[in-house]
Amino acid sequence: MRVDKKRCHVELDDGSVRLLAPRGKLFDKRGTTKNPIAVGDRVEVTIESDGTGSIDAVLPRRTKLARASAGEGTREQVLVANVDLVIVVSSIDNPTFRPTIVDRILAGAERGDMDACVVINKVDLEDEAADERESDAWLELYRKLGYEAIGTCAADGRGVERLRALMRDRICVVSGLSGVGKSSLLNAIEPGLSLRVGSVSERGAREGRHTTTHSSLIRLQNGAHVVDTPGIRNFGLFDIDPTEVAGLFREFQPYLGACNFDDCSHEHEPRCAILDAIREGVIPASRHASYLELLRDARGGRL
Ligand SMILES: Nc1nc2c(ncn2[C@@H]2O[C@H](COP(=O)(O)OP(=O)(O)OP(=O)(O)O)[C@@H](O)[C@H]2O)c(=O)[nH]1
Ligand SMILES: [Mg+2]
Ligand SMILES: [Zn+2]
Repeated sequence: MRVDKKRCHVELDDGSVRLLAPRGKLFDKRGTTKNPIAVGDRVEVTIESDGTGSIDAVLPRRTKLARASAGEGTREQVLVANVDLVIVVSSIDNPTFRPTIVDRILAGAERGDMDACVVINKVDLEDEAADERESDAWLELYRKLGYEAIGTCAADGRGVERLRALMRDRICVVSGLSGVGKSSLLNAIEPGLSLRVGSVSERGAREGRHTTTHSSLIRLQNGAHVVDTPGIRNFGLFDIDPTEVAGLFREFQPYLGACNFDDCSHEHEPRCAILDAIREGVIPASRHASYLELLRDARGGRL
């Protein structure tokens, strides 16, 4: 549930939480992994009759949300293990909707074999223009790609029940730009949770804290576990080969291999199956723009 320097908070099968220390042998692989145990890991423990105990083994991970360890680059830092669902939260206004951010997180989820859904929060801010909501257009776009997509309002509860049902019994990570209402949504999903909801001024400081390895899983009443993360920084697609990027856009996949050039980068090449699909309106132009940005990143250029 939570990993501190020397001890972990471990939820046992009966739902109780114990503070247990990992056995030394678990640190044998420190050369390649920064943290042998991550939040979300399933572990084997020994509990002695006097109540003390230890963590003896980490079970194989189904998925992992990882990044290159800060300042080192070569060691991997696993932020959360066994994530089932990445919840990508954004808003249309305040902060302004940025499809590239959404697509970047979706690509990260795709790369880590995690399921993902798209949530657009603060739909109440659009009530004045109720006949033509920008959020509806974006939600429809992502639904067509095969993602579950929900418009929500943490303030009045719209969409909250649907999101709660989607999270049931799964390990979830909430991600998105600062200020879109991630913590507010979790508070709406679980009354009594009381996560801190920030004013703009204190947001920067909190983000710094969240990105440490000390983030923790929160257990919800419906059996879901959730990590309230800040930033898309966690989804930096580190160490990715440029040729790998197109495969992370799920609607590109049927066209891969159908271009004129085997090494087509789908930027400007003639007889490119991806560019044709965009012209025909099958692939959204916004997705291609995001692809080009991630491709640039993968080649080592900055944004
Ligand atoms: N109008 C409106 N405001 C909202 C809604 N949800 C959250 N807010 C407001 O948006 C601001 C940011 O909310 P937070 O929940 O702190 O946002 P966050 O995504 O957790 O931000 P970080 O923790 O910094 O990443 C707060 O002032 C909330 O009251 C909503 O559905 N509608
Ligand atoms: Mg928050
Ligand atoms: Zn192509």
